[in-house]
Amino acid sequence: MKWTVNPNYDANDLWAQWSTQGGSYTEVAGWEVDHVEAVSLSGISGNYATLKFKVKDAGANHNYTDNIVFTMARITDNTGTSPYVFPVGKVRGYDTMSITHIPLEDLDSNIYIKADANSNFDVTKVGVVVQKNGSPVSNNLYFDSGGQINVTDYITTSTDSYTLDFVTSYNATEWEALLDNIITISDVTLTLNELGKYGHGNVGTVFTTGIQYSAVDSNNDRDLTPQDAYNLLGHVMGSIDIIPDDGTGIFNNSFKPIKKTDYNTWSIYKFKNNVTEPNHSVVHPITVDFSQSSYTEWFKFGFIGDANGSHSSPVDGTDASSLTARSNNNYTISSAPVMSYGQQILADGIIQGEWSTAIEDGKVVATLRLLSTEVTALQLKVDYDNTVLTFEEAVFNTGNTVTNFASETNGRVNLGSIEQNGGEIDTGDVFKIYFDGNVTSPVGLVSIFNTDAANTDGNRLILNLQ
Ligand SMILES: [Ca+2]
Ligand SMILES: [Ca+2]
Repeated sequence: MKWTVNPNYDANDLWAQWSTQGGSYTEVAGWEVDHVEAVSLSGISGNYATLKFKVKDAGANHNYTDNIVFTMARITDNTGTSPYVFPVGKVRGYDTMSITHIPLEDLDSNIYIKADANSNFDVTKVGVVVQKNGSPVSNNLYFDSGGQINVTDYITTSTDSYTLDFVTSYNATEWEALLDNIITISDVTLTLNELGKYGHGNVGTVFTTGIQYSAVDSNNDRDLTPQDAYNLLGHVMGSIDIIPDDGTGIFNNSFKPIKKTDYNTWSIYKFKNNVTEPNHSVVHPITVDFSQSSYTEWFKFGFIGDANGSHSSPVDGTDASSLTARSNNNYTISSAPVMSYGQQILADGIIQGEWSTAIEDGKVVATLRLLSTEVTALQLKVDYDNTVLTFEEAVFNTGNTVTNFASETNGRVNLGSIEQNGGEIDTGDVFKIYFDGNVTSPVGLVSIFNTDAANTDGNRLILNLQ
């Protein structure tokens, strides 16, 4: 009988090879298997067993380590009322164990990475790679749906330096689409409101956390100024990009994992008083307290530009967790309405609109009719079939003091309007989008990717389209 390693686990991870539908035996001439077991009521220490073999054919320069293999092992401890089975990763064999035996450190801690993510964000799409002294020792390990990763198998010494490198399973295009939902017009209005642009006398009292300040301080001068709001607006309009580019990709430059305690305690005072900002890079050193049987490193996640916390982790101890639902506590994420196009969002209220597509003078025309008053900002992202249609123009009928914008990339039109001083957008047919195309029906050619809106207080609204 010869042993075949389960390739999903390290060959020397002996309990993994046993317990996880692990390694297997097949009939091979010349190979034998022996099983050795011992039980003691008082504990086993030192040399547990010495196996002696008679050499049949040593040959020249023969390496005995190739001929003796420890295949599987299980170790239990009966302290307490039920046996404790040492977990996967803790029962180790060694390539050289038939000659000498150098045990790993006796570290019994189970080590977890946990995350408190916003329910709008799919935590299973991010994870970590464990690095030991700068070299990866794990594959991409993604958070489970409960926001947890077990890294016990990868942090095996108390003397080496370990880091967690955050990764995503989204490709760059998918991550960019996610950011299209994270950084929207209501982030701009809330920022303008914080700056007192809406004439309600709310200067400096709209934002409640340092996380919000850091999210929108796009010029990194540790001050929140109209320039930051205009940068954010420019980003939403598609005219500038607030996401820095250090060459390592859009995920690394927009995702902000922060240790939970740092995240919760990062205050506006600290932001303004030049206290060193907590590490929000995608690389975090981890130092495990091995005196604990279970050690957990907690994270929360922020995103660049997410002033209203629509996708960032809630901040404990403030009302930021209900930031987007501040004046309407009737909505929780589970009871928030699901929009006709599948998006579920928290907001201060609901406004009504109508969406229609028709053929007019040979062109496909998509129209948004706004039915509600007291709307200060409105944004729409519209996908269209660019194999059939060509985007021609967007026509606005929103009012004299309103800033309008429209841009198009790869089959998606981004358009919107904002009254930057907190005034209202007119009601009626506010947006008309014209497409060229030789079609007889508009059905299925134009659809909404997302919407966002804000009221004259700068707070987020759900646009309910009929
Ligand atoms: Ca700034
Ligand atoms: Ca947001």
